[in-house]
Amino acid sequence: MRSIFVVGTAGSGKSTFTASFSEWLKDNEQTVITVNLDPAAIALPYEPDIDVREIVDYERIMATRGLGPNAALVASVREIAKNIDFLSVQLRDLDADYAIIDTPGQLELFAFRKEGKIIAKELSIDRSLLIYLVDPMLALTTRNFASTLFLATSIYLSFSLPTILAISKIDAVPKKYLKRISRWISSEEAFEVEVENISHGVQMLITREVARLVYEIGQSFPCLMVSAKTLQGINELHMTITRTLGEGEDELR
Ligand SMILES: Nc1nc2c(ncn2[C@@H]2O[C@H](COP(=O)(O)OP(=O)(O)O)[C@@H](O)[C@H]2O)c(=O)[nH]1
Ligand SMILES: [Mg+2]
Repeated sequence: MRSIFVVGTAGSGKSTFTASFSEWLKDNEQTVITVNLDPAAIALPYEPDIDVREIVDYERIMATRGLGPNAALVASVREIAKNIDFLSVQLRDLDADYAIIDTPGQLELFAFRKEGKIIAKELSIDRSLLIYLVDPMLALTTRNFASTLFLATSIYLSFSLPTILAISKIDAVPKKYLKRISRWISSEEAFEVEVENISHGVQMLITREVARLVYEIGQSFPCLMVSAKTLQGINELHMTITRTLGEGEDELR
């Protein structure tokens, strides 16, 4: 079983992607399990086969422990980690070609807490990887784009799992912006020139270094563009997953 963890900032499209990608895989004759790891999810665009809301009651934790929404989320994720055996057994019992694992709305809950690592380890049955969804609205300026790549790097360092960067919702972004992002990914100079134009003096020296790093990072992760609404880029993403997991390209039955 391949475990695909879908991570990204709140609203980057994780749940929508989980729904569309799992349907796409099923249409291509793959067996798929969907897993919801978000204890605070209210309505999901898919029917999860495994759902943490069955083992943690976020609302009750908030009410009975007198916690605010964020503290209750942290407590909920702790609860999930404590009961991870239950989810892991369910996953093994169901068995499938793919498990698509939708992670909590707040990225830091899963990515930067030790519980996130425990959960990821226990739900990685055979091979696993991360898809880091990038909200294009958070990657339109050079500064935001750089922050996005740095965030992707810290997530990669946090989990040590192969990571694919996917710019999401591309159906909703004008083509000229997508072209700009593509240029930043593929040319060190394009990004450097734009960064230099908006900085001076010492800041310019630092941004030059940042530009070099951003380019290096962009080269280190497979990076592509997808839409969960129109399915643009999904086939290419699947091929990238297959390659990243070291499998043959003709594995679709
Ligand atoms: N146009 C468009 N909207 C999308 C796409 N994916 C997600 N969205 C919208 O973005 C918002 C957040 O999506 P959601 O999947 O809940 O994000 P999550 O918080 O990361 O799980 C919702 O209003 C979705 O309908 C996409 O591919 N295209
Ligand atoms: Mg979600």
